[in-house]
Amino acid sequence: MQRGLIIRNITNTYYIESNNKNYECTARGKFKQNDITPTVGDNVEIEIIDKETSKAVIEKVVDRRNFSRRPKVANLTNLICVISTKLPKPDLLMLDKQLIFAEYLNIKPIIVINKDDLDKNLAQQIKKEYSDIGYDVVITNALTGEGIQDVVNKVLNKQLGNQIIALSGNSGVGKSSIINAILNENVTIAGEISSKNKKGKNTTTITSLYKIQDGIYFVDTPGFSTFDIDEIESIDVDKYFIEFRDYIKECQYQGCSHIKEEKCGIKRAIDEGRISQSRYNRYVKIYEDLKYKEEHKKW
Ligand SMILES: Nc1nc2c(ncn2[C@@H]2O[C@H](COP(=O)(O)OP(=O)(O)OP(=O)(O)O)[C@@H](O)[C@H]2O)c(=O)[nH]1
Ligand SMILES: [Mg+2]
Ligand SMILES: [Zn+2]
Repeated sequence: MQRGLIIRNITNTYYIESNNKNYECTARGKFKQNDITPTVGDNVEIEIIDKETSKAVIEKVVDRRNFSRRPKVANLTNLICVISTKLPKPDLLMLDKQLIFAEYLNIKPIIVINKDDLDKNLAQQIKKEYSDIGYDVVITNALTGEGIQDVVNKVLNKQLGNQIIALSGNSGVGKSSIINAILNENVTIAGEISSKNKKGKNTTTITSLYKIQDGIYFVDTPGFSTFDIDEIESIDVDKYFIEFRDYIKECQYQGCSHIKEEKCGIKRAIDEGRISQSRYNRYVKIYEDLKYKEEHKKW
């Protein structure tokens, strides 16, 4: 048996890199019984069944460091949340949900604002809002390569050892184009935005790992149009708004939802201009949506 990494999965076929070679694999039936579905990003042990055609079988999935449902990737080390200035216009509610999800997975996210060429002012404005909070934000133009090296420099971290770095965001923001720019060749298929909008379809339909150097992989993922974070409880959302953390302790009530309560540290911080009203408004929306779902859950 030898170690490998799942770099792509199409229905029941897994593409695996092992000792710098690629193998086409199936998974043993036992995984289904044990409720494990091998996933892109998984480290696996494979048994080679045909050297000539590079066919192998997955025998074992190594314990995961983490598992992200959206994008569906195992062992993520970094998340790059991508938005664009236009086409599609920035969806900050979706961005905030992704940031929450990254905090929940205990992964350091960075924010990329792509398509700088289409609205430079808006790019700067969003960059300011999120860098003031403490996030790393990079403005890019995937077509000219502007900012791309910066993205790579911000995420590469020797201390993490092997890295699996996923790009996520709405369809059309430029995730595949950014990976192409990083690799300096067209490895992913980047889409025509106009035809896509008409059909409302994703250009990228499968999640794939692309190696930029030994042990460092970027993950292209299909764009989404909704992003739910139902595994997170409404009461915990405030902890994942990183700029709220210092003020939560000033709330009078433990378990304060920062909405109707008096003597609330978060509301005071907003009045004093320390927390942005727009981030707070999105917090309220996310909190209330989760709360509603919790109350209407069918057991
Ligand atoms: N003007 C401009 N267009 C860009 C930029 N980056 C990407 N595009 C275009 O935006 C469109 C969508 O890019 P993709 O890379 O396919 O977007 P994606 O996020 O991978 O989309 P999905 O795979 O559907 O999730 C393509 O037509 C790209 O050429 C940019 O910086 N500026
Ligand atoms: Mg794509
Ligand atoms: Zn409060």
